[in-house]
Amino acid sequence: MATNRTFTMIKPDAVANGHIGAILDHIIKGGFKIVAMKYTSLTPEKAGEFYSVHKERPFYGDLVKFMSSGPIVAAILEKDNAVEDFRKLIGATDPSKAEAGTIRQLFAKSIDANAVHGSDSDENAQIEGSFYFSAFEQF
Ligand code: RTP
Ligand code: MG
Repeated sequence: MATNRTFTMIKPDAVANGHIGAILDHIIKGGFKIVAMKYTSLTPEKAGEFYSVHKERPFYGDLVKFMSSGPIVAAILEKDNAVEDFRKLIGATDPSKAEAGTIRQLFAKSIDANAVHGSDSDENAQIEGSFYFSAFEQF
């Protein structure tokens, strides 16, 4: 995967609250092209693996439980400066601190259920995209 790509998940809270369409609209209007996408879910084992960088953090158990609590949408997105620009589009981890108009400010209710994931580096975007999609599933 090229470095002009990032990886996102629409998290279980946003899917359950009916925000898939609005969030995808926001992403596309933000200038991102969807190059891979699937509606799926994570087992606790898979969620633990995905967020294994946070294994030692106090919120890890709750995060794994939440991320495996219901369906998600996983996608690879393309844009110049994708990782940084997507983090700007989603806003701060804690939605109460997210800038007006960002996806988390608009659609998230708490730091634990914060609507979307965005990769934090080009290297992680590559790893996370490959976690869900083979090369043949990326356009
Ligand atoms: P994400 O990986 O999901 O895009 O979120 P992020 O980069 O903004 O935040 P990160 O530090 O990677 O944390 C992953 C998720 O763990 C939960 N968290 N809770 N209670 C806390 O202090 C705390 N810190 C992080 C959040 O749900 C965050 O999205
Ligand atoms: Mg993160």
